[in-house]
Amino acid sequence: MHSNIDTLFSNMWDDYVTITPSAHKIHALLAGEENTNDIVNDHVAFRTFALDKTRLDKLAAHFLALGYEAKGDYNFEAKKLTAKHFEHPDDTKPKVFISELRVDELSDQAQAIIKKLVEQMPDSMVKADNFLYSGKHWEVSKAEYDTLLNESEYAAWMAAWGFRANHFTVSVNYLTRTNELADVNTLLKEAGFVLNTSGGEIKGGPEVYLAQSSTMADRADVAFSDETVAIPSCFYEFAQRYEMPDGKLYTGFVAASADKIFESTNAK
Ligand code: OOG
Ligand code: NI
Repeated sequence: MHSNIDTLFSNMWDDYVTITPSAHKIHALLAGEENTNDIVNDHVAFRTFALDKTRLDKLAAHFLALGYEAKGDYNFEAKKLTAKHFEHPDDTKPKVFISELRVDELSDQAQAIIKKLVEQMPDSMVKADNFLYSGKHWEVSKAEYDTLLNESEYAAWMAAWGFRANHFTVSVNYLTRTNELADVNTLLKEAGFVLNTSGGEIKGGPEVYLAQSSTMADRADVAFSDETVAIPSCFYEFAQRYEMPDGKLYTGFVAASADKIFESTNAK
């Protein structure tokens, strides 16, 4: 387990931008506009398989050990996903959103592939310091990837990319030039970045106290066991939070919006 939150996120960021060059460019663009390198992260998201060795709680343990607390629970029926979000008492630390695929709801064929992958991972790996930016611990063929892709884009993404930040999220509230998500989207589109339009460019809004947008994932090379192919990697998200009637900023997530954000790793 990691002993320092900032080092953990900094290592995760380095791994993430390696396969998500557009996030690096957008970060530089916003930092240039803002005239500071401090772009505050609203949250970072992780994915996993709900199998004994890899379930959500195993990832969460890394954050609980650093003082994070479990907050919201979410269910995505059609995508067969369960998720939780975690917050740190120091609210300048990014929130964490972890989802897991209910593998036992997939076809026998998909379950067999996923179990075969996870079996290759040493038991001790989930506790390693670098687990949350360690990638995959198995050999997977392009045909296995395609079989999973047919049934669950999430399963295919996990099989190819493994354990690493799926996305970082810019907190629009902490920007200084604008605090409006629509303005950020305009800036990104003018610079040529492609946004996820599933469910509209802006998901949610003041009525649910959270507005979100995201880029479509970059493509990066994955070394499958038989060939190397460029497939969707990771994306960058932008979140604007609104005050609730009690005057506090909403800190949760919105399932209907998250359902569409997941689709940012679909092939364009
Ligand atoms: C997570 C999608 C949900 C959000 O902010 O609602 C999410 C994922 O794509 O793994 O991050
Ligand atoms: Ni997110």
